[in-house]
Amino acid sequence: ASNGADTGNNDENESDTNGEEDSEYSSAEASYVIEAGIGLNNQHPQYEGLLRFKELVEEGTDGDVYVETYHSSQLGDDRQMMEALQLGSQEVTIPSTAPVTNFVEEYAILDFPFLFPNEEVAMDVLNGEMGDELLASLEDQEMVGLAWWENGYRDLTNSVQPVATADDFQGLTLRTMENEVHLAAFSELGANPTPMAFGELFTAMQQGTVDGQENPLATIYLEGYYEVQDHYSNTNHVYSPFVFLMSKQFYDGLPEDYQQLVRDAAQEAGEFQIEENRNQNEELLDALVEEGVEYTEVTDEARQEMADIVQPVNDRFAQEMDQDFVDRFYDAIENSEYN
Ligand code: TK8
Repeated sequence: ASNGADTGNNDENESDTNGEEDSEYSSAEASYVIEAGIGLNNQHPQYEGLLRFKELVEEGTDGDVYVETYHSSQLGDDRQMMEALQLGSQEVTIPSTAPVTNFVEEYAILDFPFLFPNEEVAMDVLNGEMGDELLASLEDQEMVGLAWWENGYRDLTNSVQPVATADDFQGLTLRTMENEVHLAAFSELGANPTPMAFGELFTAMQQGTVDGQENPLATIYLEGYYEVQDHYSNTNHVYSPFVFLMSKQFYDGLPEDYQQLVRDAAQEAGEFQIEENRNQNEELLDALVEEGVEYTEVTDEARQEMADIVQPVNDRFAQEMDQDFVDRFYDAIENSEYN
């Protein structure tokens, strides 16, 4: 079920839908074929990371495992791709963690606004015991979590007004990810949140169904949102991890040495993806402004006010979760050497 036709914004390479690019190997000669799909387009560092994974796996198995790569929701949106992993009809996807909450409740904690003080702390916690626990909890859902990748801090764009302070959220209709924490947090700020799959977002902004959205700068620029948005604010309101998921059915069917190899490849490709992603998230502001988007800087004070307003949302969701898990998670942040 491909809905790629809806998501054709800013894809410079629309025709490469079969994932056969730049490979000396072929699916016909492989014992195992991995269909890997993401929601972002092929300009995003996440796709570069996926191509790195492909290279590592194919070279490491001398073509016995072949990876077909798909982008721009060609294989479906995040939720549909995870369902395909559960059924064993797709092998890999790398969603933001927000929609994973619909499968494993504890993932909600990752999307608490203003939770991680910086990217290093986030990655430290995710690569430690708490992250391992979250990856392991996917197995009941017929998925295997192989590695943490990074989407980054999310910022706000809209087509109505500059947003400098919490007050400026009033009345804005904002697309959010399909995640209860995000819905509650943006309601608390006075916006009208509308949950929607990522692949439908560009058209929704273009047609004015929503006034704005929130995503890291790399996504905002590389998906061409400047064509349909006038204002950008560095709200940095939530840190968004990506999680590298494999179908458990497929993983269980791999020989042990291949299981280790795909694990290592996901980790190594992730380190590359994270570095590229951070560079782009840092560097693309000027390019965005050059495209005519007005940049409104959010001061630390204004950001603190936003954090104070949404804190009751974090507290409410934390209360509904396993207390021991929440306590240990907060401790891990507190005790991170990068804090
Ligand atoms: C891509 C999504 C996207 C996320 C969103 O599949 O939905 O806004 O940030 O990157 O996972």
